Amino acid sequence: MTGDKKTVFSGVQPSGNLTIGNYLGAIKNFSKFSEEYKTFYCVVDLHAITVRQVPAELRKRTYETLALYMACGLDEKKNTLFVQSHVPQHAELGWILDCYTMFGELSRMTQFKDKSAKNAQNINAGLFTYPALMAADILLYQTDVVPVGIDQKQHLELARDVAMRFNQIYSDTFTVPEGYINTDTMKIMSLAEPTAKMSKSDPNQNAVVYILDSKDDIIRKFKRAVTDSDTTVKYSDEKPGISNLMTIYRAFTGKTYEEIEREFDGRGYGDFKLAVGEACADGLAPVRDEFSRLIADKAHLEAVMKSGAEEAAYYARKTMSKVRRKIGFVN
Ligand code: AQP
Repeated sequence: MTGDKKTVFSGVQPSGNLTIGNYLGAIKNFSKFSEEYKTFYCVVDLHAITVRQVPAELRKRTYETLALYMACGLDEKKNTLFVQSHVPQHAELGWILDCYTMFGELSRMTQFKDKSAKNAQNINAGLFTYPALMAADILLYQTDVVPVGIDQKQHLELARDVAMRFNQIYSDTFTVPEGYINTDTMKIMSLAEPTAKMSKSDPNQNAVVYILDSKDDIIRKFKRAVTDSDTTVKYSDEKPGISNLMTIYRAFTGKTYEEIEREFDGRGYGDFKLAVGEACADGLAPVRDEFSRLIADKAHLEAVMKSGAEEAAYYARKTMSKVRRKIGFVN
């Protein structure tokens, strides 16, 4: 709780251009909470450096991610929008929670296993302790609800365990957070490999639809999407490619799976893929327009970052003062 309102926290890494997976699985859900909750939405740049980043790109993407938050409907007056590294308490609590997170717990994290396999040259300690920093992000704001895609569920459960462990040792200190996972869009899959998650760091550009892709690129990518040798548009575990496209089409049109099956009955995959591409491109057009406007005004983005960080730091300091006292640090 923050004051008399429940608190929401979530973040996105500026580790690549944001995808429709990030949009449908996470950011699109953020604004649902703006009215009734105290909301903190963070660009988590400390997390991004667990994988090597080109400095100029990281800086550029940090601005872009903030602008995308706003372009997706997050009003800076109703939401605290900020950059993680601007609030040093994230790193401070991250270290402290490292000391309350077990090696065995971190070893079980599937994201660590996946990312270690993809970055065999750079399996750094930060990649391993990533979930403890994520727990710090969440617990710092006494967060009640964390909207995320299903891939973050395991990390969220660890954050809950760490919060409960700390509370048990030192008495109630942290709110134990709940996840909010939109089951309609919790895992958007790669267009090239529909059994794998769509990821912004995927080197295959055709596997990923970026929020800021042009309409032509979006349509081209959907036309090339991997499906199957059948011709029926039907939602089924045996048809992961088509089912993924149906999930995306449903998210942009509001139609049910049954309605989609009827709409494309007897029409084949070509028509369907074109319709998905058009619905996605048209659905994202207002976001792209608003983004172009916002990204051109760097001074405004910097002002939003600054006031967001000041607001966030106020709450972060309150939690840290409690944590420091409970642990036994001299103030
Ligand atoms: N494909 C997806 N479907 C649904 N939700 C997704 N999210 C990511 N991909 C999908 C959700 O987006 C939020 C922000 O993710 P993140 O930037 O913290 O990192 P991630 O989960 O590791 O996302 P990526 O795109 O796969 O990034 P990289 O490639 O850098 O690792 C989270 O809520 C996530 O669940």
